[in-house]
Amino acid sequence: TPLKSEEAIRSAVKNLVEEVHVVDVHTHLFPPNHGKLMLWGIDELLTYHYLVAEYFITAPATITPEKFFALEKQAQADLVWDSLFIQRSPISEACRGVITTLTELGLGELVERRDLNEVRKWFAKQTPEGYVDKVFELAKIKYVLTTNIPFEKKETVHWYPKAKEFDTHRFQTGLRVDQLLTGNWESIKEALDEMGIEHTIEGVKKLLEKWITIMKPKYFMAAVPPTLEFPSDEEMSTYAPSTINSATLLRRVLLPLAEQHHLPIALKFDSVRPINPALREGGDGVVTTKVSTLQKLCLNYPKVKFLATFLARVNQHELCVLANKFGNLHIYGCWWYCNNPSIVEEITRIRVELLGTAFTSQHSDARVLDQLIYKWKHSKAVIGGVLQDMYVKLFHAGWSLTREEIQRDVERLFGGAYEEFMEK
Ligand code: REL
Ligand code: ZN
Repeated sequence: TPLKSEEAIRSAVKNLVEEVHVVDVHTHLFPPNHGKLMLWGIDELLTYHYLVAEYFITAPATITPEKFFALEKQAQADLVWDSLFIQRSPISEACRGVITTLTELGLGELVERRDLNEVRKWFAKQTPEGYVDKVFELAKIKYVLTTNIPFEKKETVHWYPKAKEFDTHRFQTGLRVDQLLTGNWESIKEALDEMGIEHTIEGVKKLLEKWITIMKPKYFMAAVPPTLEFPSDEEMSTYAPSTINSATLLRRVLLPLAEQHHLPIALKFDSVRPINPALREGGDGVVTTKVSTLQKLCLNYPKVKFLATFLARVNQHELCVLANKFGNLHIYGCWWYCNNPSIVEEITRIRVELLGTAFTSQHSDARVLDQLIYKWKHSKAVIGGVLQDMYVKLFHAGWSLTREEIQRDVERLFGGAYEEFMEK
């Protein structure tokens, strides 16, 4: 039965978005059996690189990044807490996220008392396994995609020579290959040596094929360095066969492998790393690169599927137009510095207006398990609001809507469209 009024539509959309279980198409999470790589709990939340960067804007000159990072995690967290939550109100998006998370976990009273030590005691009573269940349930997660880097020893020990079981029901893998696009030959060489593979272009292919067999990834993923230009055929033909750089690794390794193994490539554009190295993970910046790099990829490689997200706000409109032209391109999420309510709202409006439901409205990029709770709650509030407006406009245009129809669309925007794209 069609919904009869604007109010009925608004309340149905609000409720359906709140209740939908999401596919989180990009995170940096690990399952419990990956030991220390799984980050969770209050001290990890407080030392998230977004908060550390924010902390340093307020920190006294005596606390340099070197000194800060030399401290124990808990001591780092104490500094962040005192500066960003006690000395001033935690109104930034990253700070508010900590509060939303704790409140949703039922720790509102401890937050009210600003009692960090009691919060720590609560976390100390959780087990990693039990906590994964709790967070997935609270955040309403179907499954997440993880970031798995075959060039990072601390990660690969969990896979090779003997792979640990991966809870693929809730954690699916993504093979992260930034080293190819940055042409980081040093670290590629190390990975080749580890497996006793020769140092050639063919060798890099073999290496990645091994990792495909081991990790069973759903896609390749890489951040695109701002300097990477799509190489022309002419440029490619002038490279000596032995030349190994990002252009050859892209055109002779990554793209052919993606095609052969039917693995989409998820790309992230517009980050520049680092602009302030002292801040470590928090030191990366944003830069506006050319959307046409992606257009050339989509056009020249029609058999390869691309997932893409851009960090620069100004590129969002151009990206939508591109996605409207290429069936082998799927847009996902509002990345990092775009994952702020004001920008999520703007981006979501443009996307719905140009693409309907053929995109993935958000990914969390969570590094700390608990962040799933706030990242999804905050995003859903904004995206849900935008959708309410869209459906009301459609209703006033003369289109009747049922709850089931809205539910179908909402499911697409929070994971279904991604799954349809992956199955294409
Ligand atoms: O996957 C990436 O390249 C980025 O999302 C991360 O490197 C970044 O640090 C992340 O935590 C941002 O949200
Ligand atoms: Zn990420």
